[in-house]
Parts: sequence; structure tokens; C-alpha cells
Amino acid sequence: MLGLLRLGVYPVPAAAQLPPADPVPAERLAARAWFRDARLGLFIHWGVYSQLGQGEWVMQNRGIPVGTYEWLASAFNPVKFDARAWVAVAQAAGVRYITITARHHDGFSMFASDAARYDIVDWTPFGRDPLRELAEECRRAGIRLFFYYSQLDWHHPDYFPRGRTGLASGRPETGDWYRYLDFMDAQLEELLTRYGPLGGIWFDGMWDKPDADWRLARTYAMIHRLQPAALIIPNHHLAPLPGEDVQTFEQDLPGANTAGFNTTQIGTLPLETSLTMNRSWGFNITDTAFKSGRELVRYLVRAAGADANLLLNVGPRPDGTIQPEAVERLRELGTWLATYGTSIHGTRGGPVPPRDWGVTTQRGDTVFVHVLDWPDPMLALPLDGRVRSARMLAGGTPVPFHQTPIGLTLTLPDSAADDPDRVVVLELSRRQSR
Ligand code: H79
Repeated sequence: MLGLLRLGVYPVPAAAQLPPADPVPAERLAARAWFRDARLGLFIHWGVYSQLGQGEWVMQNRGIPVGTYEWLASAFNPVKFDARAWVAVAQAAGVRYITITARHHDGFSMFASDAARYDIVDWTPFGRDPLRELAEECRRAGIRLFFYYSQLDWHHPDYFPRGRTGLASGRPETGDWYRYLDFMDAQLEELLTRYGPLGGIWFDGMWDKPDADWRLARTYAMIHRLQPAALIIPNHHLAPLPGEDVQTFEQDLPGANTAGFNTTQIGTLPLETSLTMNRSWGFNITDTAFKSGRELVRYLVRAAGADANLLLNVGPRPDGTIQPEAVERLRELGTWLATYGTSIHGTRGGPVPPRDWGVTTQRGDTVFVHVLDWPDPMLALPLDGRVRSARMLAGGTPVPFHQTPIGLTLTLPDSAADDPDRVVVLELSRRQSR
């Protein structure tokens, strides 16, 4: 609604500003294919806000003026930050990539920036660049690193005219929008030239000014010129725009919109779903509503069945440590993946569409049937293709099956009540096309 009111100011809808994107070069197609196979990433929300333990929106939610927040930033000193420890936790969880907040809506840069003084090296007693340390450890571990970058800024004076948020930050009612875009491009250039090969950039916050001229075509082209294999992942809650590489959904599986702001339009790009482990992205000291390890496994399975990656969030504490509740759940995921990872990593969703009882994933002639909610021994699937064998993934017990022209019936073994997922492996006959 606010967007409509602003139509007079920004007459051109965002999509119409973009010329058709250039053809996608081979290295980026390969990066997209890699991303599709990854299936699990770790999202990290960490910044000045972590100190207040009320999530990453605390500046907005509590109406903290810029000057007061600048003081808070000057106290940030995460002395226990240990990039190697974080990457060890990520690796044990079975994640293939990490996406970390380089800059959130508070406008504070968590990296050494020459385009701003409001950054962790120039502004805090900590004086280190955690993104550099993380980039080194990720490279060592073979985990790809993505930078979250907020287009929305509650601090920068040139983020003007203001959008839907950041109105109580006490900034003067002036500013040069294009100078702000130049600043963003300068920071993105730093991120893309100083940290080695990146997985890509994860954008957020464009929804604050949906009708503004974001100069996306220019920024996207710059990113792809600096790193042709870097993926652009925009969390703008719209259908994909030209130049973008991944369609990401926030707190919802693709096509669902329980969050209220997601599009239900699914395009043809690789898919991703971001999810909080409790109810907060940034550290929230009283939010104990953690999903169980079992729930997280089942969400990962549902995401894979919908052909999407799960980007699972943690909000480290202001001292640089990750809460034990989060570490424990990540370890549980990793333990589950040690046995069941073959049915997740490197698979595609399908061939049977997601159902209430569960989902399927596939790789080549192998189909994994993930039975999540089904009380009966007999399960019928609308699956074509001749099945050569069926067995439980864990333990290898053969699963009796019966095929007719309209599908396949499995006779499932009894389940242990607390199994998060019962996985049946079907080997299909190679000669059948699916
Ligand atoms: O970084 C995390 C959040 O801080 C950020 N995205 C995740 C990954 C985020 N911010 N807000 N949201 C997610 C929810 C979006 C709310 C919106 Fe609205 C509803 C955007 C537009 C409509 C409320 C009303 C905020 C702006 C106007």
C-alpha cells in the first residue's frame, strides 16, 4: 500500500527497468549446478545488534537513533570469535556453503571497508576483519562463502527518500540516492575483489523501497564482471528478475506463503529456502523456541523434495560464540546426514511431487522415497519407470513392492516411532525414461 502511494515518486516498476540479461556464461551455469546439488547451507546473522540480544531489527523496533547506535557499534568486541570453530561446526553439520551478514539493515559493515568508516575495523576495538578470517577457513574446508548484503540502510544519510522503515533514526530529511547506490557498488566491489572467489551475494531489503530505481542491471553486471561464477541471490520476495541466479524464499518452502510476504510464483532458477532455528535471525537472548533436531531434519527433507536448498540460520552471540542449543542441533543434522546424506546432497526433487505423506528425491536411476507421515504399511506412489529393487537406505532391508501400470505400492517395515524420516531406495531400470 505504501508502495502505491509512492508511485508518483518512483513511476517505473522495478522489473521494467531491466533490459534482458546477457546469456549466462559456462562458469556461472556450473556454479548454479553446484548450488543445486549443495542442498544445505548455514546462514549467519551477526553484527552490532547481537549485543542487545533482541534480534537484528532492534534499531528499528526500539527506535534507536543513529548516534546512539553508533555508540553501540563502538563497543562491539567479539573477543571469542574463532572462524575455525564456526567452520568446524558448519562442516560437522554437513553444510556446503555459508552465507553471512556482511552488512545488515543497520548499515554497519562487518568487514574492512574503504567506502565507509562505519565498519568493524575502523569503528570498534576489535579491529579485525571477521569476513577475511572466515573466508580463509571456508577455503581451507571446501565450503563456499556467500555475503549477505542489505540494500536497505537505516544509517546512511543518502538512503533517501526513505522507504517503509528507518524513519525514526533521526537522519536529516535530505540525501542523494545515486550517491548511496555508488557507495553500495563500491562496497560490493570490495567484497568481490578482496575475499577470493565467492559463492555469491545474497541481497535483502529491496522491499523497503520496491518502486525505487535500484540500478539493478548495473550492479548485477558489475558483480558478474568481477566474478563471473558468483551467484546473485535476491531476497526481494518477487519472481526472479533478469541477471539473478537463484530464487530464494524466506521462512517458507517454494510456493508456500505462510510468512505473508513470499511470492508463490516459482521460476526455473535453482531454489533456496531460508529458515530460522528459533524465531529470530540475529541473536535473541530470550528466544528459546528452537526447532528440534528432528524437525530440522524433516524441514531439510521437505526442502530437498521441493528441489530447494535449506539455508538454516544461526545468530551467534556478541562474544563471537554460537549458542550450545544451535551447535547441538547442527550436530544432530550432521549425524543424520552421515547416514542419509546420499538421499539429499546431489539430488533433485521428485519424480513424485511433494505430498502430505512425504517427498521423493532422485539421482540418475535412483529414487529416494522419504516417508515422513504415513501410519500404514502400504504406500502407493504414482511412479512410472520399472523398479528393479527397493530397500531401506539404513540397514538395507529389502522392501516388498508391487507395480501396476498406474504406479507402485511399497510394503514398509515398522517404523521406530522417533525416526524423523524413513527412506526407501528404489533402483529403476535404466532403459526406462523418466
Ligand atoms: O535478514 C533477515 C531479516 O532481518 C530480513 N530478512 C531475513 C533473512 C527481514 N526483514 N524483514 N523481513 C525479513 C520480513 C519482511 C517484512 C516485510 Fe515489510 C513485509 C517487508 C515488506 C512487507 C514490514 C512491512 C517491513 C517492511 C514493511
